[in-house]
Amino acid sequence: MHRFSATKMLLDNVGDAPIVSNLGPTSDELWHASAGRERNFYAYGSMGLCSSIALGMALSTDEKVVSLDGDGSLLMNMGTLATIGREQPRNLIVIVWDNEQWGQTGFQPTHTAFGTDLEQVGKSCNIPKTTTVQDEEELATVFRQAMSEDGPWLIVAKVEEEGYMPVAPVEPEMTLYNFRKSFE
Ligand SMILES: Cc1ncc(C[n+]2csc(CCOP(=O)(O)OP(=O)(O)O)c2C)c(N)n1
Ligand SMILES: [Mg+2]
Repeated sequence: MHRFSATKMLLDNVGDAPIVSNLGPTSDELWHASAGRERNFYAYGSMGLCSSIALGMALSTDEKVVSLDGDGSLLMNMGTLATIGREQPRNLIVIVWDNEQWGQTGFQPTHTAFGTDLEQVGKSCNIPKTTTVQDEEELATVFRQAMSEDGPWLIVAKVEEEGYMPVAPVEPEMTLYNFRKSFE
């Protein structure tokens, strides 16, 4: 599965729900697929904090909140899975783009290339809805289910790199301003 195509599929199914995206290619591709969408929160510069930010949002709203995290970033802050398991936000959907590498810094293989299974970590942190998907069709099916059923959800989506898009011209202050305004 390729992340950019899968991102566009998610956008077709997410409605107006807020999306928080991991730094690097995840945020770049989300921007290229949906520039101008006010409910995208690009977590540039905040490695490891994407799902923590999404958790905070989910606890503050009844709307579904989607986190698009990365394997390397989630590995750096795995405690966020334990906190999600503790807080049980029913409206939170965490998707991990698992390319088994710290892609942005030079494709170094992460622990998931050596057997760490983030779905199992989520399960043992008491996250009730967990799955691992290999292709876009499977992801589409489970994402539609996650949008209509209570979570919290942890969906590990295995992806292959296909080359990077230009860095998105995002101003963090504008992201915050537009994002907050969209909740008024
Ligand atoms: C605290 C911190 N450490 C290291 C970095 C450098 N860095 C930026 S992106 C990245 C890799 C992120 O890996 P992953 O979440 O798997 O995303 P991918 O690049 O594979 O899409 C690293 C190490 C950083 N930005 N912040
Ligand atoms: Mg990665």
